[in-house]
Amino acid sequence: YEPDTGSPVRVNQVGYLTEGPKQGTVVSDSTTPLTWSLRGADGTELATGSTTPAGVDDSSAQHVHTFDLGEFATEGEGYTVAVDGEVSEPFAIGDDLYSSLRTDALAYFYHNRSGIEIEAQYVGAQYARPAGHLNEGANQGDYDVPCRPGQCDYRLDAHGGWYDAGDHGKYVVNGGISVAQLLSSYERTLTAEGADGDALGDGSLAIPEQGNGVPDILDEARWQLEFLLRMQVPAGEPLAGMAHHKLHDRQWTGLPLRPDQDPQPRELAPPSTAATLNLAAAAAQCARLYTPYDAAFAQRCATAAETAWDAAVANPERYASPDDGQGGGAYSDDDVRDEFYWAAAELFLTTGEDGYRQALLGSELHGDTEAVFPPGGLSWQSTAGLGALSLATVPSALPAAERDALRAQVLEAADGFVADSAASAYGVPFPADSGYVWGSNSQILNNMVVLGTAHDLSGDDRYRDAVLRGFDYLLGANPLNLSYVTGYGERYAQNQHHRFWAAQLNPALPHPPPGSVAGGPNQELQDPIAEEKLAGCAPAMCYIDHIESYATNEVTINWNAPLAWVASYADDLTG
Ligand code: 9MR
Repeated sequence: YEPDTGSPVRVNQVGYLTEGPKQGTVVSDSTTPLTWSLRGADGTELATGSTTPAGVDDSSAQHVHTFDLGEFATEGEGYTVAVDGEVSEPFAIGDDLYSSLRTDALAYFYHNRSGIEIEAQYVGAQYARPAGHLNEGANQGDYDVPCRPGQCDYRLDAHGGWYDAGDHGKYVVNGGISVAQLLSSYERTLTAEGADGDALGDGSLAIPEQGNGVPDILDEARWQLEFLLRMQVPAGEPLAGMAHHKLHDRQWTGLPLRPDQDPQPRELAPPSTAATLNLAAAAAQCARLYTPYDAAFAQRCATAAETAWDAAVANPERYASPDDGQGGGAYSDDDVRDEFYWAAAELFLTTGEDGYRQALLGSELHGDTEAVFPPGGLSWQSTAGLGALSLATVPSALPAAERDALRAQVLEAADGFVADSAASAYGVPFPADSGYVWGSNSQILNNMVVLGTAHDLSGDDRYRDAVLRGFDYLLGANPLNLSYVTGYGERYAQNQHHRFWAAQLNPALPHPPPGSVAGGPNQELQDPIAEEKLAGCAPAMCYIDHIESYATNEVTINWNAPLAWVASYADDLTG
């Protein structure tokens, strides 16, 4: 298998902000600089310059040069860059490059709602589908879900929420970080200068709750929050207040399969400390953000957050098993210091109670920048940074010196990502030696969230530029010359692993809708297609746009959530 990488001249195929960096990469063996030529849509040469030979790019093993279009900043479309007779994909220069991505990245969540019909009036006829997992028809449903045999004798109404990914599982750990990043995208509009609340407000998204007076991003997040609250062990039962780790099919199903046609029994996995703390963190954030819109709901969230925290403190070492991957993902994690940190942060911000601050100060992660913000990115396994970002940005009773120390930590982490971007021939704000893992694009996106927050806090344009360089990589300026976001750029991923968006298997079904980000290169080759087709690949080339390559090409809520955050951030840059 040889990937079709098209032109050796690599650009952000969507385009470059008028005020932002305008850099690209050329694959070439030449040891001396080459001439680049920027052309307008009609082919006229508008600017020229010399490339910089950059040797071998470690991530791709490609010999590359970089180029910088410099001060050129005339708005327009259909620009190309030519080097040595080779011409890039076309791109735009302008101020309005991220507004559709902001809403498309968020629309992903409505598309993947469980327990509600997805209506053509919001998504178009090809994406409409019946409600899934309602205890109707083929479905055994999510209204009345038992524990696994012998695990408990109650059943939970755990309907609703979002499907995790290409599968129909619903996982509290991953669901918690995803909804939190949507809530943080909203909360940023309350704290960051220049953040546009209206762009996430009522009427901003095509969802059924439009027009109810509540910001649409909060309506979307609530669909998931209500599900997370339902996953808590009821009062009076053993482990009351803990959250079940996950709910999914007893056996893996095949592709394609519409959610309403899933015939598998659904089961609750046992409670875990990690899930309980993710619930506590997300519900605490819920409690402070929904108060103006629905005080009773906010109070339900507050109660759930506090009871979950107490239950986790009483049961600090209930770990989900790494071997529990039958019918759904394991999401196992045996280090929950970061989940304790994140939950304490959100609970402190919401309640102001000093006990939560003491938990933060007493955490082994406190003050350790690399532990809070791992160079390889935040993830469902590494959540402390979510708490630190909130503490650094949300007004609170935190003593100024402690808040300033956290802000300094955000900037220190961001400085590392700026340096990573500068050291990478493709500008990726991601350390070369950290490895391209399952969901690498989300690791990069989460570094972009840290960079964007650093820019919000400091106004230092280096952080902004590194976010935009991350977008260059994700939107086509990369070793495969491929945009990882469906519908964005000339050449984009469109066969991501998904049971309904399965056009590659059945042309009557749709491709993923615009704004769906693929997991991205994964050098571990953890699915049969990757093993067969990608053996020997350089790390950033271990990717294939094939629907069965779930380890390189799936979509999930926790990857689209940071995409939505950074798209919103980037759209706000231009007012
Ligand atoms: O994103 C998860 C990744 O970090 C893990 O390495 C991988 C294997 O355990 O699982 C990924 O999550 C998948 C989950 O287990 C099931 N739904 C789809 C998720 C994305 O591929």
